[in-house]
Amino acid sequence: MRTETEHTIYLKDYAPSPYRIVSVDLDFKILVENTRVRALLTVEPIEGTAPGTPLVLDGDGLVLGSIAIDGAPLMLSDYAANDDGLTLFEPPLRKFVLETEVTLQPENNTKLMGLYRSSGTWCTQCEPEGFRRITYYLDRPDNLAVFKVRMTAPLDVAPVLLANGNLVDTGDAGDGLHYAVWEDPFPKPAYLFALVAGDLGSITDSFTTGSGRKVDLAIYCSHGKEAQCLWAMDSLKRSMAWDERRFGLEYDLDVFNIVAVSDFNFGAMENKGLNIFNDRLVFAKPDTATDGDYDGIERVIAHEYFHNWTGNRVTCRDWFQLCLKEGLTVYRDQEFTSDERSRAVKRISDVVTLRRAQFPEDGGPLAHPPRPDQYREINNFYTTTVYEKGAEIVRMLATLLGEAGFRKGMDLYFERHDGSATTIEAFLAAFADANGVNLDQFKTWYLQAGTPKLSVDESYDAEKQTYTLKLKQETLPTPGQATKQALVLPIKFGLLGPNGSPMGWSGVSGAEVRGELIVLDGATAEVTFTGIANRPVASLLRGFSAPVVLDSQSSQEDQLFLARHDSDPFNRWQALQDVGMALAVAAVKGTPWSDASVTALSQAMGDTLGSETLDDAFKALALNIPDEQSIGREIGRDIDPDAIHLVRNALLRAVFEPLATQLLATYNALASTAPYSPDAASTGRRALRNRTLGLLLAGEAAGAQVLAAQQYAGAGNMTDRMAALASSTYANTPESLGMLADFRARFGGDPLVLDKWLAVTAAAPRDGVIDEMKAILADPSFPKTNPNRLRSLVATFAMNNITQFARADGAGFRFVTEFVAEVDKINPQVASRVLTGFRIWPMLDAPRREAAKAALSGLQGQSLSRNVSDILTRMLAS
Ligand code: B3K
Ligand code: ZN
Repeated sequence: MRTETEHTIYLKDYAPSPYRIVSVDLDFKILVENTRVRALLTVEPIEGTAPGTPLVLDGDGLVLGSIAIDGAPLMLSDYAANDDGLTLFEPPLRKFVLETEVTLQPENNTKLMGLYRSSGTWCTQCEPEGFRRITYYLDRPDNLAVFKVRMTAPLDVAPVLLANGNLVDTGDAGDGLHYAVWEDPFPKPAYLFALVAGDLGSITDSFTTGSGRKVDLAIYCSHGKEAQCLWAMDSLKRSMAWDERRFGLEYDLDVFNIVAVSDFNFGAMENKGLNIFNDRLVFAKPDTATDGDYDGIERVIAHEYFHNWTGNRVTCRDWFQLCLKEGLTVYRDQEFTSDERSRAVKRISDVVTLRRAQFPEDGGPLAHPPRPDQYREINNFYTTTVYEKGAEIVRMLATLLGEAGFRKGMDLYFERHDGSATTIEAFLAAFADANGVNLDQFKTWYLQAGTPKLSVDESYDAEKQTYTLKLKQETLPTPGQATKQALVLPIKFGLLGPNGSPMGWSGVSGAEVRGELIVLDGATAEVTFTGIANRPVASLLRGFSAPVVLDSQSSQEDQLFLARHDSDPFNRWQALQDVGMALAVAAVKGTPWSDASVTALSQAMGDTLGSETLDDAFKALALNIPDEQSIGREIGRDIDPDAIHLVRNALLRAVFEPLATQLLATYNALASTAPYSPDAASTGRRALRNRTLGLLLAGEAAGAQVLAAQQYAGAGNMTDRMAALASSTYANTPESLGMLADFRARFGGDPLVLDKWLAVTAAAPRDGVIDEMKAILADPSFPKTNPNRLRSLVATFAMNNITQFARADGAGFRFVTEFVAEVDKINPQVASRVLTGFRIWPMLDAPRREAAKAALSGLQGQSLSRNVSDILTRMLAS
């Protein structure tokens, strides 16, 4: 194992490079056997660089072929090249051109960083540190340079040659080769470099910007998949229009290309003018993609497009600032989806994701601030904290400043920083200056790890006609951060009168209250409302206005009142979840629910289902009991996942069994023979119908199992087919095994649909699933170099199948650590991501903790990548 300090990079050590690279001329000769890269880097010292200061370029596994400065070859004593880079001991103290040549083996690059080959197509991934696997370079985001790229490749295997920017030349290069030259006029950091060479099909379209620039759009894919790219293209055009409308941001090049590849370490990459996508986030057709897939494609196409301004035009000074571009861009894509679809439904889904993924990260051994101040492996910081909590911070800023104030801040941010690499401090300064406010304390959100708990006590004084809320915030220690500061919490709220309508007040005192927003910036505060004639019911944290755990102690009666009357849809949903959560947690702890309390919840669920004003998508989200992981988190320690699983299923039965007739009627009423369409209303209808099917199964309603099997067999689209398959498998119905076998036989030839089968299998909460997964992995035809296949199976298991992963006998833990050790040798990023599934281990009961620790310790002695060893060290430090 590496020691704690080895390789640790600290934010406080940031210093600009003494040299900068201002322009880059790359020449790629791509052949089937290997690829030769010749780089001409125009380098200059920055002001103040002392004579004799070495130039240190990054390199990763490169073998230097030749090296020259201004055309003159260097002597061996002038430089040193090793596995980590290239040092020129005494470069000229003026502008000069450094020329290097290296030869790469993309075919053998299974890490999928740098230049690699995916199903025959050459492609690149450079963020964060992949460019150094292509050529020696200042591979840091604060070096912005203009790039010119010449590519030569065999015409037969690579008729399509793409790079960033605009195509300026093409032609025949003899010997069956051809070439293309691309120029990107926008200076950019190396992590945004991209090239693609391959035999690809495409669809094309165009978009005319507000100022009249006609942009040629194309999506490239393997031949035969063209028709499956239409939804992605539609999403792209809507994203371009939205960014103009909402933020006044236009696209800036004449072409925008997207390429779909099958082997990709994450979702997609925002390379300037040449986005590269994991094909699962491009391809969609109704019989193989679900509504969730359509939604994901729309969201990620938008996200990568929005990076053109938030990430590319304004980029990060260093990788500690990652959430500068990621948190902000996630916020932007969330807003896009909210505007295109339903704001309430989007908010609820995002909060579900935040709680399911980010809260456990923030409350476990891998907790870190949205802007970390140290790292050993930056690839391990592309986390839900940086992305999703980062987006929550931007959302709070928008809540505090209002939409117009937020927009003023964004405009000033672009005005000040366009074309440069910057920091969180500069981002906040733009909002502070544009609005004349101080954001010093607000900044703590970026620096502090952990989910704050917000406790609220209420009291009503009938005599004085006052209503008081006592607020308290607390954040528990996290690894490396023993003490915590008070944060600025924007708490949206409303008071409801006895008939459910909004209640006003004549005065308010005690804390900063602006209209229906309380701003809590101390550890505690008391807010007193005067002129309150009846005890109100408070709706707190409307729209989940701050990423906290709210502990309001409110009664079931008040919660169900909110579920019926709150004008805030998020809190109506939340209230129903809170009631289910309270019953489940009490039961796990040994206090069974009363018939009256379950009946009350059941009735509220029935009323929600029957409502004529709520939309289907909302109802589908509301008709649920919090998932097992959430119940576990609420309990917090000594968790027994089997007990939670049993209680949750019993509660689902108790609440939904009495609604069987109504659920079945809804199920039948929502049937449709209309052709599939991914619009919000149709998606919502399918979501609710499939939800009712799931609840009929969970409630063990007569005939439900057969109904699910019928839906599976007769489904007209993948959404309905998958829903029937997943809920039958989860419920372990007698029909489910036959359905799984049929699904594999029917769709096993389509890798992206096979992923769905792998994921449903891996999530099955039944004994034997580990052996099934072992058999799948042992099949020689299973592609262990493809991240999508591996993640669908093993990451799904570690993240979503808590009863089998956290088995008391340790078999689940051992399965995962053995997998990690094996795959680490092929692709360390996939391995380390899967290992993060262990982050729940400190919350488990003693036998499970022991078993987890034993499995993790077993990994320790082995030779591991930096990616895996970093996660493992942090995991075991707790
Ligand atoms: N910026 C890329 C993520 C790169 C991940 C590197 N480990 C995609 C995105 O967030 O848009
Ligand atoms: Zn991003």
